[in-house]
Amino acid sequence: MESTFLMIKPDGVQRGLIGEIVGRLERKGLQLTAAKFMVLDDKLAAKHYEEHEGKPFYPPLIAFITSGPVFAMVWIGDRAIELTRAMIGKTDALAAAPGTIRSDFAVHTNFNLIHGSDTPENAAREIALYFKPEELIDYDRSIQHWI
Ligand code: RTP
Ligand code: MG
Repeated sequence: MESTFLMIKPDGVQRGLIGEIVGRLERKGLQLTAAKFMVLDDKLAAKHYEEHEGKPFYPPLIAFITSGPVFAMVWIGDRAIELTRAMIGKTDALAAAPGTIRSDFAVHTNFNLIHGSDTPENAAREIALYFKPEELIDYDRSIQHWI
């Protein structure tokens, strides 16, 4: 089992897509471990996107991600990082494969609805950035025996 950090961005919240996105993750067979509805401050946003500091799209990215509430989550599942990245689709909605979240609901690279960790190292780093260890809930679901 692998854990990953996913976050519905301010555009996803504003467009009323929390339920649609969470529903897709649940139906796929992933299990929710933690969730938090929150507004990122500049400090947390800078830590989250530190790998992109200095790039031309960094200032608007920070402005966007702090512009309204986000829905931060941890999900577990077999190969959860790769699996959720595949479900999310490529960064540019135009390049994202049909059936992915970004292809189905997004238009622009800058408003692409959801963030997903891209490596186990980043997943661990991002989970620790947003959640205390005691906020990660370990519980049994029958799904664990069937998927
Ligand atoms: P994310 O981190 O948000 O899940 O997105 P990602 O892995 O698909 O893309 P990443 O390369 O990490 O970029 C982070 C966010 O920055 C914006 N971006 N704009 N060339 C550009 O204009 C450009 N490249 C990236 C996107 O909003 C992307 O989600
Ligand atoms: Mg990324």
